[in-house]
Amino acid sequence: MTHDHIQFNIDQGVARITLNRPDKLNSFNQAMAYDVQNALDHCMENSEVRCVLITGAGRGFCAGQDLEEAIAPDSARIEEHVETKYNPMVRKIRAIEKPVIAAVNGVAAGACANLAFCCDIVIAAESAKFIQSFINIGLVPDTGGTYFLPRIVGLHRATAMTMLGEKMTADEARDIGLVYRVFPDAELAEAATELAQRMAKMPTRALGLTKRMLNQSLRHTLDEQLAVERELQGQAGRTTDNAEGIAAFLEKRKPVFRGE
Ligand code: T3D
Repeated sequence: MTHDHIQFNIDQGVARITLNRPDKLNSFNQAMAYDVQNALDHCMENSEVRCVLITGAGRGFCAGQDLEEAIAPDSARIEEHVETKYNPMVRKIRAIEKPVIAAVNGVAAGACANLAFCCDIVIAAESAKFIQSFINIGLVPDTGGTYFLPRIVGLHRATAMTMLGEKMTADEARDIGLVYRVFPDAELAEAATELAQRMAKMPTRALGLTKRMLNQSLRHTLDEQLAVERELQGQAGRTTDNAEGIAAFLEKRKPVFRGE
């Protein structure tokens, strides 16, 4: 696969998507959005991929919508940008039944902050900053921000973040549950690779079913969710990896999960 605006490679079960317009802080133009969507499709369909890692090239993670493209005379209507660029990425990230990790190496602004927050696990460099910068240019949040933020941090914090458009540090983001772990800048890339490789060796079907359950829990009642747990535990219990996990425990050895 060739892409102009991302780097994409698969190694040891990890698909790495690197947003790659560093001179524009990896801001999203249409072509980069399509590159990411294609890469996510590939990750979804290819059983060799057992974990996805999204990060940015250069000093930033991603600065949101490319504002030069946004004001170009031939630019599409904003609704079309949102529907063709951002919404598909959010839907694909939530639909891939494999873990998707965001390794936020620098500033994550606007749509890109929310792209990170819709991933399964967010880790960040200690100098990374998160900004709901939409309001600073007279826009409203998109890319799932008004769905995920109140659910993750609560209504009032989500309101302050989206209405004030202030820079939030990685430590602050970790303290309110938006980021799982923060690493010294020089250690982020290695930590991200280690985490992704570890997850790529885990029971992929069970990870995928866990993600499906968590997705559903966001809109279910307790009784509905208990029914989902019964059903999907049944599916997990019939995987080869479950048999391997139990056998390895009883034989006092490390399990070798094949994602099946
Ligand atoms: O129209 C639609 O499609 C609607 C959808 C909207 C979704 C959104 O994401 S709206 C939010 C868009 N993003 C922003 O408003 C953020 C704009 N950028 C910034 O506020 C700052 O750049 C940052 C706070 C992110 C980082 O600041 P700093 O000081 O570290 O970097 P910088 O010097 O501002 O930027 C470095 C370069 O990247 C610079 O180019 P230059 O001068 O070196 O040639 C800057 O213009 C460029 N850049 C940064 N962000 C964008 C950008 N170029 C285009 N679009 C950007 N979003």
